[in-house]
Amino acid sequence: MKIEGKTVVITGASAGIGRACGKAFAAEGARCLLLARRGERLAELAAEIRERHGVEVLDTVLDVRDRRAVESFFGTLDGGWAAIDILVNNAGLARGLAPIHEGDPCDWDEMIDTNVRGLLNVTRAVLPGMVRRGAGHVINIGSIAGHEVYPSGNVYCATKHAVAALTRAMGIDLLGTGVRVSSVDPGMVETEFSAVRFHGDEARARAVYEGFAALRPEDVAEAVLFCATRPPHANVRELILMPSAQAAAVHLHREAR
Ligand code: NDP
Ligand code: 8X3
Repeated sequence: MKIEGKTVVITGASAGIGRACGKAFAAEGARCLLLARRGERLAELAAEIRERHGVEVLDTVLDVRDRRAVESFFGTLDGGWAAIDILVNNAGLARGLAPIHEGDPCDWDEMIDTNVRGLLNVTRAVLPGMVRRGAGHVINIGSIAGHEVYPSGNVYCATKHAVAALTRAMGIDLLGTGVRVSSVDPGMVETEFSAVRFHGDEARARAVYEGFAALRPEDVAEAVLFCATRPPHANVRELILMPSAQAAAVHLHREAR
């Protein structure tokens, strides 16, 4: 399917995978609606995309956890932007890496509110229009953490298992509506993910990727684009994309330096 002229919503577009998705879809001629909390970052990306690809871009500050704000934003989108063809549910984060009995419940709330409730807030706001039009595609960014659990990953893994369950459940509920549902589930990708997980401890974040050839955000964006460009009769339900140097969540090959 051609992407040119399609309207694509990307949550969490201010960094990492979401930012790379914005660039990848714009390069194919999509009109991009970029959402995240950091407005300056979004504005910079929007300007870059407009200049490089000449496509329409709308960048708006939106916290996916804020259900009222999400409903109001999608409820008042004007004609040109209201018919959304593709939703990339990418906004998400990990907070902390601690055994369950030592975990910080505030970190847990933030992960559950963003990765599960946030994804649901946006999906619930966008799907009725897709179903009414009989066409659309929701692409959830899951994770290898939605297929396995790893030590101290407890709540993050639980949120990504929830995303996997929701992808499958949405696929069933939307059967016959013309709306497709996919998930792209990466292994480790070098982004701001670890810096966020470790509350800004950059040294600890850098160590995660040391000597290890992690995926780049662009690799994941290509996989998302692959899902979005299948012909209408074909759907990628789950696409697991791993670094060649990662066999499973905690089975990594690191080169000595
Ligand atoms: P980054 O931290 O680089 O980017 C996360 C993005 O999510 C940012 O744009 C951030 O923007 C946005 N975001 C976070 N919270 C909210 C919120 N409440 N409302 C709106 N936007 C929000 O991480 P990644 O690019 O790596 O992560 C993207 C997705 O990929 C996540 O769902 C993550 O779980 C998943 N993933 C990541 C992997 C990795 O190894 N990096 C592997 C597998 C999956 P802002 O702060 O401006 O709001
Ligand atoms: C992010 C990858 O392995 O840290 O989803 O869970 S991992």
